[in-house]
Amino acid sequence: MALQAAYSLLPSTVSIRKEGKFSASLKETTPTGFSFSNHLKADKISTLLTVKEQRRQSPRFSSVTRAQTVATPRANEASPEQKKTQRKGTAVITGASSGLGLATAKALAETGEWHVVMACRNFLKAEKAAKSVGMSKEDYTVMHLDLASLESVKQFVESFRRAERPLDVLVCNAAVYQPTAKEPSFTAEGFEISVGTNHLGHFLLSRLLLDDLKKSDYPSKRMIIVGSITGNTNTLAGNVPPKANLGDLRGLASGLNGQNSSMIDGGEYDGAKAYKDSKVCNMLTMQELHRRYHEETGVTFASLYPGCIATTGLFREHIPLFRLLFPPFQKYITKGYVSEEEAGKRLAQVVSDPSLGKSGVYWSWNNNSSSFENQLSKEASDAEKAKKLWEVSEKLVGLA
Ligand code: NDP
Ligand code: PMR
Repeated sequence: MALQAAYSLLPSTVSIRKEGKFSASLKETTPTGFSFSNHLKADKISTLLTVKEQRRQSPRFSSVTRAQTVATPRANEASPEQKKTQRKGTAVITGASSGLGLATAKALAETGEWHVVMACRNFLKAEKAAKSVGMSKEDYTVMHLDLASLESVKQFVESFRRAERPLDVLVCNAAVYQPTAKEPSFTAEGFEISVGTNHLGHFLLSRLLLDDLKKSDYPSKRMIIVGSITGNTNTLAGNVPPKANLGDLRGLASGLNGQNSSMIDGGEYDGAKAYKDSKVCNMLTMQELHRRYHEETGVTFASLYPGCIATTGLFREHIPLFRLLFPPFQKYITKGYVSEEEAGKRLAQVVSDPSLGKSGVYWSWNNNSSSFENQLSKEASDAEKAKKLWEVSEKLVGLA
């Protein structure tokens, strides 16, 4: 079984025995405050997941959820705030040529209230993707952006400015995941490709486009960086090895170019860990942006875990058996699965829903698709680390 490859990698904190028996001991607090400090044993993963049910019923969780359930219209329902707006909003979405980015572009375009700039590395693929989901020409523009090249990021910003469109929302969504790579590959400037693309490319893009967002007169200006549960070690999914860990950032500080190390923590290359580390960077960056700029600019900064969209191109480099088994595993065992369409509606809510306008939040959804403010892991909410990451990243992308 492909997933058994993952089972064999499990550390002492999370172990799954071959007959399907499962035991786990998570020392940190779950996203909603339930403590896993006791050693938990269950016959199946689903039994452990009943813990999730208990915490859903905890007073704190349900009050947040209920508030959101009442106050959260779907992305395609025009809010009073939107009705007042004279013009369409413009949302730039990176990696809108497939998966979550495409589904979000479609959900926003369908409202008739948004023009989506699809910022993609493959122009033709993006055009075809937009057509394939029925987006009309007047609702989107494809613009070239290769996040694995800082030069391309700068060119994108220049072209975007030349086009003289306002920027109302930026969605940093694109990502690469290389779980089976034995050796690292590198971006144009020589950074390990997962962190280089998912974090550094987006770091430069968001810093440059912040000025454009500031100028927007749209009622709610937002910058969203897509995060993930797998970067959060306060969850079961985040405890599947290899776990995210940025350490003291020594590998990043030394250039992430493979000469000293291609991993942020300075350790041995591991493609799956590099992806999870990059997601921690995404979530830390969102919070640092919030701390530095929310008050001054009025921009809402947010991150999210949209659910496990097990069918997307993200897993294209995984072994075929994994790709076959992963969707049913997530659908029937973890129950964490969401369709691309549902995930797209969730991200579209973070783009445009007035009730999701709070800044500095990491959004998640429960099984009824109600949004709630989730808690990040200790590392993914470490303000000191966020500051250090910011400073090191600034140097690497040439902003300092
Ligand atoms: P996809 O592979 O379907 O989408 C990723 C997108 O990123 C593609 O459009 C891809 O372009 C683009 N991309 C990759 N590299 C670059 C680059 N160098 N420059 C510009 N664009 C690039 O995956 P998902 O839709 O699943 O992933 C979207 C986001 O959702 C990611 O941030 C991921 O971390 C996050 N996420 C996904 C989860 C899941 O279960 N799938 C769960 C949690 C978070 P191209 O089409 O040309 O390949
Ligand atoms: Mg994981 C509640 C349990 C849960 C959830 C929500 C996810 C989401 N996963 C869960 C549990 C488990 N996963 C368990 C118990 C295992 C061991 C069998 C497991 C394994 C696993 C693997 C091998 N899961 C994975 C992988 C991947 O390669 C994916 C990954 O880590 O990509 C970085 C993945 C994922 N699991 C998820 C989600 C959302 C992913 C995609 C990760 C992401 O986009 O961040």
